[in-house]
Amino acid sequence: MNKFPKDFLWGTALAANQIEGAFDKDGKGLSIADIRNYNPKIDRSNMKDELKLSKEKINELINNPQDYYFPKRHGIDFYHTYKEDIKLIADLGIKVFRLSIAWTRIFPNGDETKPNQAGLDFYAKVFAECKKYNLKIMVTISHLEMPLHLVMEYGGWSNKKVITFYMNYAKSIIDAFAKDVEYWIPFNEFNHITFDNTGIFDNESNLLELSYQAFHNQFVANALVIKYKKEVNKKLNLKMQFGSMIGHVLCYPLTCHPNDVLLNQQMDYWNNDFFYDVMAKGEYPWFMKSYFEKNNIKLDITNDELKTLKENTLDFVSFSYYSSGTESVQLETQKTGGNVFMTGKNPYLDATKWGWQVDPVGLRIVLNKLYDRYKLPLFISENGFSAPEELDKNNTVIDDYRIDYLKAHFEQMSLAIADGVELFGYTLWTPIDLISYSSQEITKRYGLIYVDKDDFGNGSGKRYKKKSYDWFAQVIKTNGEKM
Ligand code: BGP
Repeated sequence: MNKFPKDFLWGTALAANQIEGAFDKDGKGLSIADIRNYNPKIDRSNMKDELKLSKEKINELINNPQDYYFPKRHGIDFYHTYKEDIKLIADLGIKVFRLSIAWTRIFPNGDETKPNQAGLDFYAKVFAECKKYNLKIMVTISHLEMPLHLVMEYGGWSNKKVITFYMNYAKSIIDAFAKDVEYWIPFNEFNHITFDNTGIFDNESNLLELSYQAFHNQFVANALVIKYKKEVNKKLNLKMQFGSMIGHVLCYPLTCHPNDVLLNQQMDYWNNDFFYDVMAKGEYPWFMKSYFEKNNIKLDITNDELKTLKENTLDFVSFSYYSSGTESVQLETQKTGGNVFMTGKNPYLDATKWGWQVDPVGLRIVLNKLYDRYKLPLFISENGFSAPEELDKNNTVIDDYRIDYLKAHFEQMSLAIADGVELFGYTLWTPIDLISYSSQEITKRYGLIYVDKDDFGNGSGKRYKKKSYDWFAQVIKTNGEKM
């Protein structure tokens, strides 16, 4: 019998850059998502390389837009259909609605001093729509969509000036929406060393050092925005809560050889624990010292910044979980998919069409580990199943595979809660088909709602409920008892 707390926050998650479109409307500037072009011949077995970008490549993309198709410039046109879409999503009976605010709607170039009022007005209308359905709102402040200008002119997050630019943006939206938004995620999937997270060109000679400087600067920004939250909560007598998010990389040692187990322990430190520790405990963990030395990484960290980190830690820990992998010192282990990391195959697990290995028990392993390490409330901010799909003759999709995936993961969540883990919510990725972050496809469909569009944006754009829509609505209605 599945048991969830009576006030468990069942919800769904979206991201501005993957749904809104209207990439240049009402003053919005170009974000890094707007220069991600769709490549029909994508090599899914090597997404890390597919996502690499250089300054030269970006200039070529910007200067020759006629030669490329940029799916995230159009999304699923949520910018114009948000009222209908929010009603469709709210009709699931969800309690919490996670979405992101596009940084470049509020600060088009990122280095302005005053916000773009038309951008604030748009999100005021979106939140007013959510309030009609009594939805709690969770906002991701930066979700893989930083202003392109901050990359091209300042070198992205390795430049400490971007901390100030981020704070100008974050303070503007907190000042505007503190009374509407109860939960905030300052950064999405903080831990991925990708251009989309750091804004650093992949052909930089000291890429690793610049990436960790970027992570440090984002840690400082995360702590400063939490500091600001405390001031605003006190001033306005509010209870906003902040929980940055990690794209959890769960891997198992491929064999019981001690070297495989040691490698797995170290990768867990470096891929996961490092990022959670700095934000939840407020300090750099001991195991990073040798990592930085071994990789010749010297960071610009001040004592003031370390003090800020220590005094401003997370209210809750949130993470995304989709799949798991394996690691082995025998480098020839077969590789399989992940949206930004490649990993080893697990002979006991099946995989999606994109090679993501389906591992519901892994979710319980992660929940137990995180609760044990931080003793903070936990929130699953992304989890879902993607598949190429078409409408059947009844204008729906019989997505039993998605129902099976979700049911198995919900059962593990219930077991973790029975173990004693404090899990207070879950936002499914994603209620409605949208543009894949890593492959730029809509073909990689996650939604409970089908959108009639193809990978080049052709189609009516009409929305159709899949079988999983009513199934999830029932899960929410019975608080997990009926699956
Ligand atoms: C995470 C992002 C989401 C979403 C998800 C699915 O990294 O936070 O925005 O995209 O991955 O990945 P993808 O879209 O690459 O299939």
